[in-house]
Amino acid sequence: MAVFEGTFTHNPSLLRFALVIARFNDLVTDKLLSGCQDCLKRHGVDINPSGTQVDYVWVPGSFEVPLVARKLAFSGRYDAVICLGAIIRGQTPHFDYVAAEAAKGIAAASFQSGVPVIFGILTADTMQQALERAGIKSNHGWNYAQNALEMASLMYQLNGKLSSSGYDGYVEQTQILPGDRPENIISSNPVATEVQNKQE
Ligand code: INI
Repeated sequence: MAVFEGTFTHNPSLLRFALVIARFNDLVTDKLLSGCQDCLKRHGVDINPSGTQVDYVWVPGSFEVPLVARKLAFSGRYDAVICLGAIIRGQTPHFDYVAAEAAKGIAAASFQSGVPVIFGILTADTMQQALERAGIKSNHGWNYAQNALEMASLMYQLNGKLSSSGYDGYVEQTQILPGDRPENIISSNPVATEVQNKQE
């Protein structure tokens, strides 16, 4: 049997990441982004948007994050997708709706695509609390990037070792939904290839 564990030094210059960042509460999300970039850079990732390793996608608010994260995860271009947002409790139930949909949607994007999608959506009661977690005391953006590096490395190992070792019981989790366009999904994704073949 074996132990599988992600590392932070797994070919960092070969990994590709997509960052989805919500503009809502950008006082906080800008800081999460800086923390995230700092961590990726210090682990050897080229964070330049005109480079080959990190793409940045801005969306209006955390509610819009899952749709875009899912599309990026299914593109087959990225080893992990990192979602950044800040949801701050106000006087209305809006917080609960946005937070619930963001969490559910991000989890679904990850399960369905088989790609790690990091839940970097801060939820806080006040702006002060959020800022404390985005740089004043610590910066959770840094941790979200670390989680992405670890998961990207772990998935590399699992995809390589489990699929080539004849491990019984390893089932590809990728789920293609009716609205997905197979031509946007690269052919190394076995389920996508199967869907495409059926349509041809
Ligand atoms: N979006 C956030 O990212 N954080 C919030 O705190 C927030 N609140 O509280 O309203 C928020 N709302 C906007 C939402 O994400 C959508 O952009 C909007 O509802 C349009 O779909």
